[in-house]
Amino acid sequence: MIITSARVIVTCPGRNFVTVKIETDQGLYGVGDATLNGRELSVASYLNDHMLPCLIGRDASQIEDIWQYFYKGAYWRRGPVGMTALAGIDMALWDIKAKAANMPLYQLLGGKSRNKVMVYGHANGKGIDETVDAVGQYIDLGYQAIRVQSGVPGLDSTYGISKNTLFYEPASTDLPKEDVWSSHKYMKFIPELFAKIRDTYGYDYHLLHDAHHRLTPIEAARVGKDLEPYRLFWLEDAVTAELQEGFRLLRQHTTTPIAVGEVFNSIHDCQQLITEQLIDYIRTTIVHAGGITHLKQIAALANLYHVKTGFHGATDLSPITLGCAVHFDTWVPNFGIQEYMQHSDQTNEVFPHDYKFEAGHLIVGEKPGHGVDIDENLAAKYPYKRAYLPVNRLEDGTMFNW
Ligand code: GCO
Ligand code: MG
Repeated sequence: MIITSARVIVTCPGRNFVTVKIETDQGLYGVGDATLNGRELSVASYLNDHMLPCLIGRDASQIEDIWQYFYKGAYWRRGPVGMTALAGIDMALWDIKAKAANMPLYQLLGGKSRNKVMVYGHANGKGIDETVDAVGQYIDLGYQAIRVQSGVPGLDSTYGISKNTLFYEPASTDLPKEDVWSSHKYMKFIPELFAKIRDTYGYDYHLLHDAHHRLTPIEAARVGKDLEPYRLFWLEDAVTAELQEGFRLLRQHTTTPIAVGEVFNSIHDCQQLITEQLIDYIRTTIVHAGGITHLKQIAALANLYHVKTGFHGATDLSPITLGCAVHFDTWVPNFGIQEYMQHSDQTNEVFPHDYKFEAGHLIVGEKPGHGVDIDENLAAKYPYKRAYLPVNRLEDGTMFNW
């Protein structure tokens, strides 16, 4: 099955997405997501200028060899741009292989380990009352697991807060927005927030929280400890992930489960975290870490150490990534949870898919392949628009982590 064409499609149905489409001499094609929020065109160029010319004429069924060819062959390994580009190709090739086998992707991975995939959505509000209401909205929608983020009293803007809680979008157009941060104000407020939520809704729902790389290890340890009475499902990105050994200190101080990994792009970024059992959930995701081929390795390593998956699934990951994730989650033995923020109707029209949401879970589709396509005519109507993730400063103006 020879690759005859490989193209990049950049479209902005409400937000930017980069898609790889690979066609074969047997009439089968596959699509993969290669979206890197705020840096989309660098991946498009990496693919167009450096990778796709090497794909033409290769056998589409040799996924592993093609993966190794690009990973080892680049000499400059890893990194978010290269690994996202490789993920786009990898997803498209798995799509083709599953279509050729006339099977849904989860069958090729090893078949169903479960009938449905538990997901969590983002409830957020400007302050405590709005956030408590937003949690109620998610409960009404049937979610059993809810990530809770709130504006912090005394800070003008905080990450993770959107105008419409059901359609979270962190990027802004033109130039980056600037947020303000104070770990002191945040750490004082956050236990109060979770106390109110448990008080209002009880302990039947899973609650999650994302500290978004903003704490030092000892601050994270304090937050983990303070939140223990509220039984979080996880505390995410408590510490910047470059410092893998920073999680040791955090771990020694709290039984709050720890998740990390959405910004990782290879197994080497989480090897120590997993093998030293410093985390409970690995969030590394298909689109930013080299595709299904590489995620299988990460999940297998994690499984040895009782670390479960909890893939990133914000709206800047296209429905193609979500589709692949639902197949992966349906199969992977050490599944934990899947993040799921609903895409807008505009995005869903460009990327028709067969996964569906039902009572707090995503249900995998049965179509051959990963079950997500791109409507190229519609995609062409939405040209790329420059957009950035925000940046973040401390109150005195010091540049900080976003
Ligand atoms: C999450 C994330 C997102 C990211 C965003 C970056 O847990 O869903 O932290 O909010 O910041 O996906 O592009
Ligand atoms: Mg996060």
